Amino acid sequence: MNIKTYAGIPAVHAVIETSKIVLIPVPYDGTSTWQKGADKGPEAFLSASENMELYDIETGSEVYKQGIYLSPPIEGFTEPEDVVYQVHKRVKEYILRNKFVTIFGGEHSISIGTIRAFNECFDDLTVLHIDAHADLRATYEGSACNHACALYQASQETNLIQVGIRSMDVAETRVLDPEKTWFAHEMATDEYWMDSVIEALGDNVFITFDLDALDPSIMPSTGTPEPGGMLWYETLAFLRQVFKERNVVGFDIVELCPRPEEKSSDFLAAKLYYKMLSYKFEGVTSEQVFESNFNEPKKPLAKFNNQENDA
Ligand SMILES: [Mn+2]
Repeated sequence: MNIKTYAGIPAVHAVIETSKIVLIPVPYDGTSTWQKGADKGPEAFLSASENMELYDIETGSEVYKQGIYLSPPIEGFTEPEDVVYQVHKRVKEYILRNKFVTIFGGEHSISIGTIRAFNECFDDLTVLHIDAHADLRATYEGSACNHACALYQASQETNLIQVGIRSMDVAETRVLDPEKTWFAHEMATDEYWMDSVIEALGDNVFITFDLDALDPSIMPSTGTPEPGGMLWYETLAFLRQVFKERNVVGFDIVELCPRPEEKSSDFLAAKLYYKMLSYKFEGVTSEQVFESNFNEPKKPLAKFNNQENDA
């Protein structure tokens, strides 16, 4: 990828030492089952970001002045297990440097690595999963690191809250917790869904945002567009409230599957990312010191030990 700084921001706002925010691109698409191309997501997202206004009207802020360091991409791996391992390692490194860590995929399997890292560094983690799909299979096509399994581990190890769900396999009903799931068809008629989701969130929240949660009318360029998704302003209103009422410790955005003839999805992804940063740092001056409140890493959970030897 031939990109210098995120969104073309001045280099002074993009150095690792002073940046509060880190962005890790993960151009990976090894396990997706239908339309391929999520590996092209980060480049399309970064290119759209360069053409975006950097003043956010709603918050009256220019969040890039908090400093956004664009990490080298995690690329060159074919096996999902290797990608998950690399993502986990890199994300954790930056968390331990007191950065607000964000990740842009790539397909959803990469989130297995991001969630592991956050879960090891923050107490009582809630994973807020915004997606059309439940992604709760324990294994799929012979791998536990398939995109269809992206949230299985989170369902076992964290407070997993799922929002926007409208497609799943019957086997996933045995894993899914109906008390912690907001289905799209219910959200369509429940004017209080945002409040009830936020009540279910713990203090420390990691957001994993699969772009297919959004309606295909505004986000057609994704691997599996499902009808009946969330719209732009309700999504923003919800996110802003989450950032305001909880300590969001990081987020990832996945499954942009760009098409050359359709740029509006790339641009939406760019705006969504910038909006989430703007909400995170709303009311915070660039001089203020950032404290993510991470813990010294807990011992890796037993089931993660297999790949921890060279960490
Ligand atoms: Mn999905």
